[in-house]
Amino acid sequence: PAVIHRSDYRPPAWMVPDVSLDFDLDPDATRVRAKLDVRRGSAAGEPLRLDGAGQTLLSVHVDGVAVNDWTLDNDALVIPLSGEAHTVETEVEIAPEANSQLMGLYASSGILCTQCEAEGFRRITYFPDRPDVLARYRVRMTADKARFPILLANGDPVDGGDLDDGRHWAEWHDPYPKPSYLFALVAGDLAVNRGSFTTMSGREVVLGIWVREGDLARTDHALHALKLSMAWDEQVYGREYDLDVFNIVAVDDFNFGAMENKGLNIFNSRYILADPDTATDIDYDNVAGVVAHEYFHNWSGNRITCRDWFQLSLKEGFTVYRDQGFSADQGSAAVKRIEDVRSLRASQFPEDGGPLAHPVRPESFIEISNFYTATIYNKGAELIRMMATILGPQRFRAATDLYFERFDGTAATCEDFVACMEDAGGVDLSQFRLWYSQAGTPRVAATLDHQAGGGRATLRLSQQVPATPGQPEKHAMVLPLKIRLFGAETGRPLTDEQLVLLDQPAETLVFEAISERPVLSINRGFSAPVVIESDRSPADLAFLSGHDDDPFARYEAMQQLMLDTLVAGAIEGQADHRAVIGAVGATLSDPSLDPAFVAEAVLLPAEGFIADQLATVDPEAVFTAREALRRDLGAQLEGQWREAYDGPRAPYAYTPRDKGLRRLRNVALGYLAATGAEDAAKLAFTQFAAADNMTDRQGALQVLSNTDFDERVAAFDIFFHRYADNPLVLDKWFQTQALSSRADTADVVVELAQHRAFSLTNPNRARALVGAFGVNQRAFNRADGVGYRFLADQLIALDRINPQTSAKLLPPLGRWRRFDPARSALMRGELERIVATPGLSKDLFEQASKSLE
Ligand code: B3K
Ligand code: ZN
Repeated sequence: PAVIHRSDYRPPAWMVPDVSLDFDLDPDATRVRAKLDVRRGSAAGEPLRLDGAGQTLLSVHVDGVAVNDWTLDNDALVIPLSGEAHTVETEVEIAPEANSQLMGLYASSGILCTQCEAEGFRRITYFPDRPDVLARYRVRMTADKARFPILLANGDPVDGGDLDDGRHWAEWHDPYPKPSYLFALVAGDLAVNRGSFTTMSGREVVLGIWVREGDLARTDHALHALKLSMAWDEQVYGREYDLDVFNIVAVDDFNFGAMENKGLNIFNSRYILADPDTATDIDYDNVAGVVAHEYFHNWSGNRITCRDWFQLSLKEGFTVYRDQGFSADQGSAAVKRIEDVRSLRASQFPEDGGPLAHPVRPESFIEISNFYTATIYNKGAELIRMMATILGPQRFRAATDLYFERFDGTAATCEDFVACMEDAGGVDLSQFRLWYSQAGTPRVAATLDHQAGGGRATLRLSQQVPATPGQPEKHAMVLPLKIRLFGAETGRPLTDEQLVLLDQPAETLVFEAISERPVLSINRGFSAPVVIESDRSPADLAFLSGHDDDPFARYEAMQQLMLDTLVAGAIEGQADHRAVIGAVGATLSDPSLDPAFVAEAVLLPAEGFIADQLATVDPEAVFTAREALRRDLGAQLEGQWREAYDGPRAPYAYTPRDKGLRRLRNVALGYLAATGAEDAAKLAFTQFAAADNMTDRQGALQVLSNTDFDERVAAFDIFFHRYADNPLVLDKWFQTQALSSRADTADVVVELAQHRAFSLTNPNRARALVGAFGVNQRAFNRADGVGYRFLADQLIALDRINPQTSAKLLPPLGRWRRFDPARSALMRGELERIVATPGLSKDLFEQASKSLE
């Protein structure tokens, strides 16, 4: 398959200022008539080239006259045109019901909907399907009124009416020029939760969350989050909404989380529907976070879009940064930062260290869908955060104001964004730009020496950026590191916090008048997305975990202490647990701490993250070391876990305080169960049965899922029957089993794939079982290779249905270099089998072949 290079970018030969689309909607055969006003752009003499895929072409007219001098070149429609401006009309037929890849126009449980990013619009009609062609859209839809009473599209509704054959029509107009990937329409039998928002300039916007009638009661949280987001973007970024309506539609079958189509967001129902009985606190947080993210795209993505797909992080990194800020402002900013770093380490660090590593602004791709990655999104957000840190809040706001002003209505580049940071921030970011072009997670070594008598402390810092595919040599980057020294004896801060910009391979910093032995607090707030290697002793880390004034640094010290202990345990088969037990005990008994913070701080690092520290991963050794520490922590601190578990209880409410208490209780329950305490099974089952909310119910189920208790089987059974008609909750049923640490999980998962409720056609269900299993390090890497074979079988089957979702689930097989020769060979064998499969999509081919290199 063809490789697309960033360096090959050329401005469009033809622009399309206006387009009218006329849809005659039918699930089996939909007619699409498109009328494009085309204007010659950059290159003289070039024919008009319209992208297409999978449709049947019925007719082509130029300036009102039928023509047949067009050709098809690799699915693109090429029409020779002589003048500077023409009207081009095409008519095509498409089959939404048969569309299982969920790109273009498709059907999801009777609702017709679209997904066009990145290159789905070409599956609807012939068009220059690239983000730098901005058009004004008029959309007319005609459909059977009984089956599709609601007809929605981008922008504002302008007209509509009934026809005499049981059909009706509606017309929508979007006044803002937009790229084709932001096009959307929805037709279905939908109910609406209405709201309204008055913007900062006093305009009223009508809001609507559209779902199936039966789901209406679960939409209040999303609607509330939407209003909060609209207000937040005005207050924090000065961004006002620009249309008279804002609609969100939830559908069950969706490749991604949601889509920011102008004025008509389409969501995976798992990021809209929430009520206490079916959604956990994490689900509630995710709903609000994704609603905010898609809403924020209206400015960072829609008003200013991307020139080409290599610039994807321009909108995604910035918008993730914005939604992280929004979520931080809704509750504990410290806990939000901890959660974000945890997920960066779980998904982006491994990506950056593996065969699919790529820069935040990639140089090439085969299939752009494969680049909606943790690197583009989450590392991209970290880049924005570093620039915000370097500029400080006022100058950062001035820089984003400048960006929105300078590029409104255009398709911009990452370079454009950085130039605004420089111009408004008064800084030189030349070297900082390496963050966009160099892949790999930088490693920083830090050693602190102190002259006991003289009072001088010397901090030696050095950096190293590992080689990544295609990038053997790296330059030193700009690493903004927040640093502070604390006194080991008094616990007092010895310096102010300072921001060090490490931009050399090695640097030395000197601190004078340091009267007692200093302890180093570094990368506070996770100011740079790097790995810190320091020689701090277990005692110093335990000290920081109890005394640092930066909550993230406290968490981080505890994590490092745990990690050092677990790595020692995995390598040597045993480790000294005392420092961890002391530090966890102190954290649990510190009354000044927020329970939500405590719950995060006392959680052990994930198995995958422990494995990332080892030269060769031994999944059983990692699991055993972690279990040993868990058991020891459970037993040694049993009284404190019981106290946390028995802490204040109130009827369910979704508030930061109650969320934190629920989280801590569930963590405590996990530790109690790990000790094998006699009453643990009963405690968990009672919680499971009596819970008035899903957080507690699933929390107890999760604890039971890792045990041999008889209550485990009973709980899964009850859970299944109670929620048999709720697909989102059944996903949890599959996922919880796929994530179990039990020795038989791989066998259970293979069997679950045959369950009548399992299906690969629904991406959520596929991810719940196959996706979750792939990140279950112990089960997936079972020595006999049954996990590898299962994943490959599922990916090959899913590739025929939905290549995009299949390709997304491949990365666990790409970790083969990290394992022993026997596992490596088994994993490679499966990758080779995938690559050799006839008719493989380019999505899965790219991921599998790159993973073998
Ligand atoms: N922009 C969409 C991405 C959908 C792409 C699917 N291949 C969702 C988001 O980031 O907001
Ligand atoms: Zn996004």
